[in-house]
Amino acid sequence: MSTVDKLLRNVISKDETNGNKVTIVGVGQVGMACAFSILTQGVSNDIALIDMMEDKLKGEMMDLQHGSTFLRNAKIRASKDYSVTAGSKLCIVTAGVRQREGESRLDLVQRNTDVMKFIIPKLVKYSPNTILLIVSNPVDLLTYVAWKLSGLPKNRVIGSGTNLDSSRFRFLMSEKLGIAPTSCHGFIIGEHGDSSVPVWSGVNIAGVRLRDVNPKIATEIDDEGWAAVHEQVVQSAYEVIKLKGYTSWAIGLSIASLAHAILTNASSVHAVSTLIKGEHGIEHEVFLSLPCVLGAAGVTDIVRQPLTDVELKALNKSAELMANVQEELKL
Ligand code: 6V0
Repeated sequence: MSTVDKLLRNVISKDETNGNKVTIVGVGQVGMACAFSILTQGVSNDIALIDMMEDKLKGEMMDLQHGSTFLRNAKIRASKDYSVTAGSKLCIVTAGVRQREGESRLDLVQRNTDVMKFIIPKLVKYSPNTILLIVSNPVDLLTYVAWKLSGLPKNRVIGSGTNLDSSRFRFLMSEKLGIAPTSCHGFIIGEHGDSSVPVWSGVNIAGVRLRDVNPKIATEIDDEGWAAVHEQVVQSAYEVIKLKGYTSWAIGLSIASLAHAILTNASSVHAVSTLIKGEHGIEHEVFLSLPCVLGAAGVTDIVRQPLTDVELKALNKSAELMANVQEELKL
């Protein structure tokens, strides 16, 4: 009789899942920051990690497992084999290749599309009821690619989109106003990155719109330089990458907040990338960020946000841009 058998009389076999299983594909800087935020905040205590680099994957898994006594009954698994992901409620994709010197944006999109072709069908095979949350860049295009490859309904394929941009925006606003970021309300919509659209018309503190207090805010005649807050948001990823080589903590925290909304069926509102055909006059089948209600079914609603002509024009320009790139993609 083994020690275990001497110690325990087995009554029934154990259930292997905790009911809140999350898979993270890609154990690079971003994937591990997501895993760390999700585990330490108790968003999920059942994590499966996937990567192609076996040593790194095993090392990251062991390092997290060794911290198990400081977590809440965490189950941390890792493998190259996708069977480890079976039954995930949420699959977060952070895998991707980085831009090569001299490589065009379109070439990068195609290379990361090829990465998605490898990953997405396997995730869906083992977790047919999952929600896909795409983080890899260019995130809006790759979310479209993941939606096409997965065959899942549009509500279940989400891109992290401008959730992070909006957080950066609120932080920078808080610095300018001397008010906590959680009390500074504002959304950045559209494309994650260069062509993102700040919705200045809705920026408010306690329901008081800054545009009502100061109609010049972020316009061409603004002498307080508010438009620079959005410029800083756009530049901040480049700046952090220049300083430390990559961005990780803020995206990890922002993904944990999206995972929390989904796993707890919160119906909370977040700026995420979703299929926006039919919204704001956009006819293209493209994914861009709008404020969305997130719950166990993924995106359950899109907030009908009033936009100014300037904001509408900027959003439509991003949609046009996305549609043009998508036409060239080989799926
Ligand atoms: P990284 O540190 O190079 O990690 C990428 C990981 O993906 C590596 O461990 C690779 O081995 C792995 N990988 C590559 N191909 C595959 C594959 N086919 N299957 C499994 N694993 C694979 O990159 P980092 O973690 O810094 O960034 C990951 C992605 O997130 C990049 O595309 C970033 O541009 C993107 N980000 C997106 C953000 C957003 O707001 N949406 C923010 C920050 C970064």
